[in-house]
Amino acid sequence: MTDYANILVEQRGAVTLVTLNRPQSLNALNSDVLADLSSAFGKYDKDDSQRCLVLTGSGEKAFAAGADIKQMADMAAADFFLQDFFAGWQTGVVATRKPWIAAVNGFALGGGCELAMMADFIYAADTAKFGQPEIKLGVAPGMGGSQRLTRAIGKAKAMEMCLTGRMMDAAEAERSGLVAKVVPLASLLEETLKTAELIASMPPMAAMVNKEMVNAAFETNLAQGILTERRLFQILTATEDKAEGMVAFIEKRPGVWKGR
Ligand code: CO8
Repeated sequence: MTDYANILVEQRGAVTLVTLNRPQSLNALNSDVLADLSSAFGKYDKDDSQRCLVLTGSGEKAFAAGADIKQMADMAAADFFLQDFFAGWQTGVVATRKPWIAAVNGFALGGGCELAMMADFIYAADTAKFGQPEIKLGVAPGMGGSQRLTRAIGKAKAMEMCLTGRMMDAAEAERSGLVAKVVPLASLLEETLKTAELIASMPPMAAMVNKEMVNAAFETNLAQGILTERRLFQILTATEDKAEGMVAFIEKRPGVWKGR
């Protein structure tokens, strides 16, 4: 367990479990939380013993109820601009090269929904609720919500959610393609950790490359994405893990991975 003021970090074998830990404010996200997360995600990315990360919220009520409204209420536009407010989420969290999963255990609103969507995929408790209610505060998503939500669930629902600020429950989120799986709240962590352990058992460089390829689908046109995939595939064929994976298959035994 590493010491942070706003998050808990625990290594469980090859899986890093990070828990947002400001339950008194429903895990609202402020600059200190971002600093803690950036440090924890950075350490995870550099630690060869860690191969998947799970991010969840403390308590049963919220994953994160948004960016911290109390921190931002008195800030002027110039403060947001000069600090390039929210830019740190890109460098501190999104830039993580290894796989990570969001286990959404309750409200994921505003910045909370945006943080969950930064994950490689989301598992949700049946009690989870997603929304981009910023419009009710006179603002709009600022951590990628308008872009990632639209790519995840399409324009019709994303526009409706941003313009009305309504919440989407877990069943609708799964139907709409926002979450990979919905499980009862009581088994959310166990189920997510199980999947994380499965990912952690894969050849780690191949996991990073698979992540990069799928993400390329959001950043590029089809021809460029397919070229990116082919080139990354070709790079993987040069790894020791590729040689081991094929031999292990033929010898009917599990692969032993070197991560290179
Ligand atoms: N920021 C700061 N504190 C919060 C936040 C938040 N986003 N959400 C909840 N809290 C606090 C509450 O103020 C309350 O604290 P206190 O006990 O000191 O009053 C505590 O958490 C518990 O919350 P509630 O009493 O409200 O709990 P309820 O069960 O009644 O309601 C809700 C739960 C529905 C989740 C409700 O808390 C809520 O609507 N929260 C805000 C959701 C929201 O609007 N999120 C989007 C935030 S905006 C954003 O993410 C990006 C843009 C921000 C720009 C702001 C510019 C000024």
